[in-house]
Amino acid sequence: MKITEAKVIITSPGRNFVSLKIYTDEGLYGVGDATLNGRELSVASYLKDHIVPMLAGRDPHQIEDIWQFLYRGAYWRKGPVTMTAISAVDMALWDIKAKAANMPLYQLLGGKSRSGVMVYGHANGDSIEETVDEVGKFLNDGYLAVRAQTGIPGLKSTYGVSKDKMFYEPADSDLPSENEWSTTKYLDSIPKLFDTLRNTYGNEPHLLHDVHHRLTPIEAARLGKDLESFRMFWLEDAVPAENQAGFRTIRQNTVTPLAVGEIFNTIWDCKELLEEQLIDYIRTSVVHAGGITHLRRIADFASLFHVRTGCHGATDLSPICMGAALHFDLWVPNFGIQEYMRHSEETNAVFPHSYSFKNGYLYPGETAGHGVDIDEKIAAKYPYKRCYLPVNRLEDGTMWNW
Ligand code: EZ4
Ligand code: CO
Repeated sequence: MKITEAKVIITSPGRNFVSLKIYTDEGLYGVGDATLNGRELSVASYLKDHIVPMLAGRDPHQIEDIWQFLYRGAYWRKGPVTMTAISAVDMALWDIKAKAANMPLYQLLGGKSRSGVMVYGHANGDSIEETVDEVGKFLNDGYLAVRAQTGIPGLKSTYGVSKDKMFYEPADSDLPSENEWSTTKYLDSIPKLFDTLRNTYGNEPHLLHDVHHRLTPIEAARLGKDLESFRMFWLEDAVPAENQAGFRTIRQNTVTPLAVGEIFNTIWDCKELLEEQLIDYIRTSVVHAGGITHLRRIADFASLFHVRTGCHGATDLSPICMGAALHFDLWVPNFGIQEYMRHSEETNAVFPHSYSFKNGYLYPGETAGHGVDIDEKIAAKYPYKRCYLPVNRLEDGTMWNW
């Protein structure tokens, strides 16, 4: 089999998605997600201008060789743009290989290790009371795990809290909007939220929280300690992780489980965190960490250190990524949990898929390939719209991490 051509498709059914479609001389094609929230066109250009011209004529079955060719061959390694582009190619090639084998992708990875993929939903509210109610709605819908984010009294906006409870979408403006942050106010509120949640729903539901890179290691250690009795499933992105050694401070001071890595691109970003057993869950995703080929490598390395997977699955990761992730999750031996934010009706129409939700679990379905396609006619109805993630400032105006 030979690759004949590849095409980049940009669509915006409520938010921007970049996809790659790879065609072969045997009539089979594969699709990959290439969406990098707020920086979409740079990946589209990387693919169109620099990768697509090199694909024609290659054997799509040589997934590993093509991955190595694109990674080593760029000379300029790593980085979110490069790795998202490589991920898209990798996802599309696995899709083709599984279609050629006439098998769902998880079979090629090694088959099922479990019956379904436990997911967590996103509950949020302006106040603790509202957030507690929203968590209850997810539990009523069958979710076994829920992430809870709440508005902080005295701050005009907070990460993870939206007006539209169904489709929380952080990229909200054609120029970055500004959020406001106070560590003191935040550290005061969050333990109260989880205290109320445990008092209301008991210890059975898994509860998660995303700090979204806003604390320093010693502050994160304080929060981890304050949350200990509420038995969190995880505390996510407690600090920005460029400084991997910073996690030692958190780790030495709390038994609250730690998750990190949704913005990581390669195994090198998590090497120290894994080797030193500084985290419990690795959040690297199929779309931003080198596709199935590289994510599998990260997960295998993580398994040596008791670290389980918890793939990023926000709405800016397209249904193509979600489909591929579910096959990975169904197979990966050291699976932890999968994030699931739910896409809009418009997005689901652009990306018809075979995965489905039931009683807290997602199932990838039995369609050959990863089970997600792109309807180009519907996609064409939604042109690209420039859209940025917000930025964050302290109350005195100092730039902070968003
Ligand atoms: O802010 O995907 O855990 N989920 C998250 C997401 C991220 C967005 C950024 O594009 O942190 O909401
Ligand atoms: Co996150």
